[in-house]
Amino acid sequence: MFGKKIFLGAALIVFFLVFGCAQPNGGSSREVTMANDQFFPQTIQVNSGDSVIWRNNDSDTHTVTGFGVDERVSPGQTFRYTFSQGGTFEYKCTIHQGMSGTVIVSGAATP
Ligand SMILES: [Cu+2]
Repeated sequence: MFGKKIFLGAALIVFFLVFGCAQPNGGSSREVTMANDQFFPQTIQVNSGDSVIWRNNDSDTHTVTGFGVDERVSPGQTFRYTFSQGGTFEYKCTIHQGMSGTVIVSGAATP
């Protein structure tokens, strides 16, 4: 009984450490993986102020091209972008035909 309470307390502390301190800017971040010449998930939903991190797990270079950026991401590299405005943002890889994705950002711009 007593041990269970300590466990719950510890779990709460871990929860606040992870979700309270990990994001000093207020926004959280979501990851999009590049593998097998595809973005996964192909459509990702975030809130304004959040960041999306593209991680290239493939053996060849991909690009994140759209919403005003054109970024080459080499194998093993990442590209991080913070979406400050709401909207639907489509992007593609200019190297591989048919490799495309969408970021849906909800909410207004954050200061
Ligand atoms: Cu590609």
